[in-house]
Amino acid sequence: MSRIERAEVFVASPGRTFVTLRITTSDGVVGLGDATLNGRELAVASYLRDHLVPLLVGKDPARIEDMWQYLYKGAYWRRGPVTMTAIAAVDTALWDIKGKVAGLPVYQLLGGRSRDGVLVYSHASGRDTAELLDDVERFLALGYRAVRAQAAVPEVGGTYGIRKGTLYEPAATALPDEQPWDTEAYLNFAPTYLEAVRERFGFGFHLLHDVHHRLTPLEAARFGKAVEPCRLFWMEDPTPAENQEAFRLIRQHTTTPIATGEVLNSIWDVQTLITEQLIDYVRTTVVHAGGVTHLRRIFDLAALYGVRTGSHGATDLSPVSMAAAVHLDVAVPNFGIQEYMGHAEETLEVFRGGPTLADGMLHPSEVPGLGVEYDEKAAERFPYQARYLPVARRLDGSVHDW
Ligand code: GCO
Ligand code: MG
Repeated sequence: MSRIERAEVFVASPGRTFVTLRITTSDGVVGLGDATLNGRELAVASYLRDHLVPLLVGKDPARIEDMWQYLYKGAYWRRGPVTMTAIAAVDTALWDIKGKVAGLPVYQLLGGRSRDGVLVYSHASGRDTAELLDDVERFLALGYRAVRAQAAVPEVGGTYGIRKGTLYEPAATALPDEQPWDTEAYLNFAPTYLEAVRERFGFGFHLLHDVHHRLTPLEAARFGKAVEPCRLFWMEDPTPAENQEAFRLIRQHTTTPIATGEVLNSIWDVQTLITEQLIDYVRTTVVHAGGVTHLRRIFDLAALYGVRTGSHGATDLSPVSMAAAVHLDVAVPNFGIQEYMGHAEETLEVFRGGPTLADGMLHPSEVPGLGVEYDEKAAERFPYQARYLPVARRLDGSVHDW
């Protein structure tokens, strides 16, 4: 019988930091898992190296479900981003191995295709409305059918989601950047640029917006109502995601669809949101919510309640995660949309292969497993660099949700 012979953890910063787990079996089959937790990367690397790798060696790589239960229940300490990201990396690597052993792409192991391609959205942004409109135009010209729109609040200076270079990268400084926040200014301004986008480009594409946890339930209800004429595909993370009950109030006041879950890690974190149908899209991901095994469980619960998927896909999700996401997206019946920000050139020098983009849709790779390879030699050219996500402060100097 095949055994897990080796499990190695790589930490490198090709364009940004990624933590990657590589499992090798006694038959020489290699599987990859993403273990990146933006701004807290080394905690997961240590969890894997110091606590999970010693448990993996000698185990049967074919028993994916059993491994998941063993690592989850065996920890005693439940949930949380560090634990669930570490478990996700092991789980994803084992799915990669299973696909390679079977000679099939992972989506075939998940029941095969439910659709021909995976609808994605990308990120348009601007320092003001004019710049945002140009950026939306650029994405539409590239063939995207869904675009997220964010513009900086003028009097306040910064806000979440404004790109500086070619890719949006919030974790850009050696210590956390402190950014100003003013809720009233945002509430006054954001609906105006979303309206401007619809006015200029019409309704023939999906328009999305990320509030990024900044509002109270009542403020979010007000915002959702204000943007109803824009017919958003969704407003994302209207309030801090950990209070599931908060979404009841938002839901009662607006028909703007709601998405949340990118910072949540388990089926229990989204249980109320899904079973009370408080959201339309669940944004949990392979990497932060326990791997393919656990994310599929979340998606199945969501399907029972008419909630669709809309997984997180920012640049801090490595190409391994994105590949796994697209295999799931193409297979599950209740897929909604997939975020896709793309990756820096340096990232793609280290991670080779993966899904391909055509006409605003992603298509999974057809090679056995996940279809991504990790070039260890190339990664050595990009040593680890510590980078933090920003912190938001209100105008009175107190800390706000970023
Ligand atoms: C998104 C997210 C990201 C996160 C980032 C944090 O919707 O894509 O909100 O931009 O802020 O992934 O690591
Ligand atoms: Mg988001």
